[in-house]
Amino acid sequence: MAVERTLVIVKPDAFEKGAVGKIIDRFIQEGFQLKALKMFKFTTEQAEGFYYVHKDRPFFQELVEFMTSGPVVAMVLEGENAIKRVREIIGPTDSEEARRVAPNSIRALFGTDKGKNAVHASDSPESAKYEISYIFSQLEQF
Ligand code: 3AN
Repeated sequence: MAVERTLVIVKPDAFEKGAVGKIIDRFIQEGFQLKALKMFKFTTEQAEGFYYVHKDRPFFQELVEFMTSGPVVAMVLEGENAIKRVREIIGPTDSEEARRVAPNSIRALFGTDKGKNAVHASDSPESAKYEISYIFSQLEQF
């Protein structure tokens, strides 16, 4: 197994619920190292660029509107097999499904539905590389 880095974003719904601290702590308790951390608000152009792989999906506009609706907190996590393990810890895309199949997952605990699902996490080594460099400059990582 390889040590990997992955990007997690606490989305505006979870930020609004006051869950930022609990979500960061969960990843630390799960054994990941926090390598970078930042709070900001996406502009429309920045959110469109971040999610460009979804630009042809029917929910793209809804996704961009939601992600620009309030502050977010982005972090880089490092650990063995981090990309896959973090995806398991966050649970399925649909928060309702997460509550059925993975009740201790972050989306089950803090998400609302398919769109407002509390967190984003990179889904492949390629997307982790793109997303980390999109959100963080070299100076912000160590
Ligand atoms: P995941 O975030 O689990 O990788 P994707 O890649 O299918 O899920 O979708 C990217 C993001 O688009 C999701 N995190 C979610 O916020 C949003 N999304 C996905 N499906 C829908 C949908 N049917 N309606 C609204 N938003 C959606």
